[in-house]
Formats: sequence, structure tokens, C-alpha cells
Amino acid sequence: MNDAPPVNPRDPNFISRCNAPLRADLEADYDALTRQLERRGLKIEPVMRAVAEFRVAIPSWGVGTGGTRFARFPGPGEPRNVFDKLEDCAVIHALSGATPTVSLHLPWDQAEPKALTERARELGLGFDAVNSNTFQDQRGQALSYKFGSLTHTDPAVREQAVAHNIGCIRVGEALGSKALTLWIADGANFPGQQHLARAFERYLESAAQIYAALPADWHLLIEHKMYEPAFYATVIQDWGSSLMAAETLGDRAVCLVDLGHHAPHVNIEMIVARLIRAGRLGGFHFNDSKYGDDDLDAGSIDPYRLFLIFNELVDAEWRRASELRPANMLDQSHNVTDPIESLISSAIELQRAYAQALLVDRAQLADYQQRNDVLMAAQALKRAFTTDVTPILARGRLERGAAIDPIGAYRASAYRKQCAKLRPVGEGSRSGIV
Ligand code: RM4
Ligand code: MN
Ligand code: MN
Repeated sequence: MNDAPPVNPRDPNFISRCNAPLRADLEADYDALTRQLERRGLKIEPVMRAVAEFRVAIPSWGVGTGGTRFARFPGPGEPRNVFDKLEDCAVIHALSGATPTVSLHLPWDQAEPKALTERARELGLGFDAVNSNTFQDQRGQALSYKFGSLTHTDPAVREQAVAHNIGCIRVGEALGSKALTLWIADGANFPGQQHLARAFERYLESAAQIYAALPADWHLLIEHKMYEPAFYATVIQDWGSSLMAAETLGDRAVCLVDLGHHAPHVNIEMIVARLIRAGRLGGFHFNDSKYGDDDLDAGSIDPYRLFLIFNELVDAEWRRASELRPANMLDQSHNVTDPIESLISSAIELQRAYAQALLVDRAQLADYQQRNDVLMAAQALKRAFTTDVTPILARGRLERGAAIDPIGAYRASAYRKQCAKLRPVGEGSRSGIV
């Protein structure tokens, strides 16, 4: 057994061998669900097709083991560089069928763009939004970001941060990206540390220079975050600041909602509805949380909240209220699981929420709302949410040549063990965040 040749989890023959013993049960479950939905006046096929088309980008930093402020416990066979990361992302995509693009973070993923595009092409991957980093100082960097970047009091620091972002756009152009995600850690830890109004003005000025450097078919995704590392006030702390910035900058500046970047219990689906109304919902960083920016796996803590967000998206499509196609990405930190397994199952949780949202009888719901039949309106959502759509998701994957049971196939391939041999410990990142 030990001498068996290594299995490539991306090999379509391997995947179909894994699928073979599962096909009959899947068919039976899919048929049963088809009949159940028919009784509710719903057609399964369009839901399955829509779910099979669903895509979410993988953040390059998500395939390494994350960490907290206290420690990082690296796992075996971690990616050592961006090329290893791409390979892991290709495994996630081959098994899930849902993640054909990778979002790079610069300068963490610095490499020759030509080498990156070539490797990505070989692996059947593309590049999503590029992320800039002005929340850390890099070795050899002229000026420090300790007291801010785009909003720093010193114009020279602001200039350096703007130049970095423009550099990211240039790299992104070479990779075929179509967006720059802008998240800054700038803010204050003490009242009085920063002039709240002036800091925002400086943000708008710096961001305008970045916006001016965007190619015509690009978007600027403005990501807000309530706190951390600034614990008193963050310059772009909420969707209000983000929306104000987007509206000031121009049409191609849009808002990105990272689910973890809000106070606990905030009604995120309402924020989504408002941003759709404003025509500025640019994208998501999906994850889940219990207390703060916990970066836990999507749908692992509060799947109903995830469903309610997808409910707003599907509703907007149904009403044709929005022309925007939000950029979907996972943004998670995997501290105690194999990142590949977490990312596969998170992509599936998003598809689950999407499928459930597609099962809401919208005409009926609108009628209950109109008549103020509160209980039935609430039940219309719960009914969709409590439907076990697992067979729809699995069937969608099968149609894409992916795995019926992606985690099972991943484990059967022993990919992580192979990586542990090929990627010796000690060469990867040891930093706390990624
Ligand atoms: C931030 C934010 C950004 C991500 C960094 C690593 O909290 O979520 O999206 O680029 O973390
Ligand atoms: Mn994020
Ligand atoms: Mn975050």
C-alpha cells in the first residue's frame, strides 16, 4: 500500500473512480427531491443549473494555515510560495468545480507575472481581484505604515501607499485581473490620536489617485472593517464610509462586504439590500463569525444569516433590481483544519445558501408581505432554508466533472501527505495573519 504511486486529486479519472460508487444513491436522492419540489410547484433543474454555474474566488492566503495574535500552528505540507498556493487552489477547484479563480495579495504573492499566468493556465485557473497591502511594513520599505498609509499625516507616506496600489493594478493587468481590492488598516487606538474628519479627507484624496490609475474595465472594491488593528476608530469602518467613498470616487468604485467586518448581530442582509439599491454592491468576502472578525468557515456558525444574504441577492435578480454581479470570494483563516478541506466545504456552503434562496417562492412571499401575514412570510423563508438541497449540489458538481463527495475524494488522494514530503516545514510563512 505504501508503495502505491501517488494519486493526483485533479486527475479526472481519479475523480470519476471516486464518484462511481456514489452515483446510484445520488440519483435516488435527486429523484426524491425532484418529486418533493414538484409537489411545491418548483422545478429542480434550473436550480441545479444555477448552482452549478456559481463561482467563488479563493484567496491565496487562505490555503496556508492561519493564526491568531497568539500563535500559528502550521500544518504539514503547507504551500511555501505562490506557486504551491496555486496548486492547492487547483485541487480545490478540481474537486468542488466552483473555484476557478485565485485572488492574489501583494507583495505576499510577488512573482514574475508571466510565470504566474503560465502556471495558472496549466492548472486551469484564472486570477480574481488583486489585494494591496499597506497594513504591514515590508523589508527595505522606505517609510513605515505604523501610523497609517493612505491617510497618514505625512504626504510622503501617502504617496508611497498610493504608488504601491498602482503597482498592484499593473501586476493585476498582467494577470488578467479586473479589480483592485482596497482594505486599509488606518485608524486610531485612542480618541484624539487622529482627526476623524481630516483622516477621511486624506483617504478620499489618496483613493482618487488610485482610482485615476484604474484601467477602463476595472473596478475598485472598497472593503470596510469596523476594527482591528485600529481599536478605537478605523477610517473606513462601515458601509456608510465605504459608500460615501465609492460615490465620491466614481462609478467603478464599489463596496465590498466582508461578513466578519461588522459588530456582532449587525443585520448584514440589510446592508446588502441597501448597497444593491445604491448600485454599489461590488463583492463579498465570505466567512463566518461568532464575536468579531473570526474568519471562520462560511456557514459554520450561522448558516441562516448566510441564507438571508443570498436571499437578498436572488431577490434582487428576480426583481431585476441590479445590474451588478458581485465578485464573490472566500476570506477565511484556517487555524485548526486543513485549509483545502475548509475551502472546499465553504464553497459548498455558499452554493447551499444560494440553492436554498432559489427555492423561496417569491410571488407567494410578496403576497404574504403585502397582506401582512407575518407568520406565513417568515415560514416561506424557513421552508426554503430547511430544504435539504445536498443532492442538488452534488448533482451540479457531477455535471461539472467534479466530485460527488469532494472531501472524501481529497482524503482518498492523500494529497496532503504527498505535499508534506515535497514541501519541507520551515520554508513557509510564519506570520500570524496568514
Ligand atoms: C483583512 C481583510 C482583507 C484581507 C486581510 C488579510 O482583515 O479581510 O480582506 O486582505 O485581512
Ligand atoms: Mn476581507
Ligand atoms: Mn478580515
